[in-house]
Amino acid sequence: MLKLWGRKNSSNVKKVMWTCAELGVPYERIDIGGPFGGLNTDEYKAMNPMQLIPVIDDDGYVLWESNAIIRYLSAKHPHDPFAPSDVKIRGHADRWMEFQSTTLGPALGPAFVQIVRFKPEDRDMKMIATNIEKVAGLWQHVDRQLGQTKWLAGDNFTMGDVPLGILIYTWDQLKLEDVGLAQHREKLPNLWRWYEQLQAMKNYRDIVMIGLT
Ligand SMILES: N[C@@H](CCC(=O)N[C@@H](CS)C(=O)NCC(=O)O)C(=O)O
Repeated sequence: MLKLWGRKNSSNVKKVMWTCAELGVPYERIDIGGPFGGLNTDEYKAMNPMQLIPVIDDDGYVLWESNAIIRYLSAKHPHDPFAPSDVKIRGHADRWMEFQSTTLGPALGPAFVQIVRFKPEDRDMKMIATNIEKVAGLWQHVDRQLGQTKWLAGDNFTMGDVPLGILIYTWDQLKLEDVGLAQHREKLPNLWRWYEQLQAMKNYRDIVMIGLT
């Protein structure tokens, strides 16, 4: 059976759990990272030298980087429309996955960590304000897409909705009011309609909507 290393409240581990649920792939998950620790053992470093979660082991095939894992599982267990067989639709799905990992995720990540895990006196408020403002602007691009299509890659829910689908929950739940930045969480109409579509999905409620760390 597929093995997945990572605590279940990590956004990147949620990506893999959600993908497995959509594709009907059974897995065994091992708690590691965060309060569980365990990322700096030689055994773990041999699997993932970055010492991060998630990692999968599929019958001896080891893979890290969450979006690569989504793509691997989607290719191994073809399931249209989640893993689109049409290359143009797949390209659109890939584009929004890249946008999460290269653009919106790196802007949200450092601010998220400080708002959720740092004491107020230890926070770098300038960085937080700059990054939150940037993220708010990036969501407008997503909103524009969703003004044209029901889901990010077109008419159907696909793997392209997974990475940003997790971050919209983070964005909704993040206590921006605690850092005086709540005005940046504008409930963009298309974006929030998409978020409601996601919340109507059982896998989303069970796997993604379980709180932030
Ligand atoms: N680009 C990597 C990022 C992985 C990453 O940053 N994982 C975080 C959790 S979301 C982590 O391992 N943090 C250390 C920890 O949880 O102890 C991916 O997408 O898999």
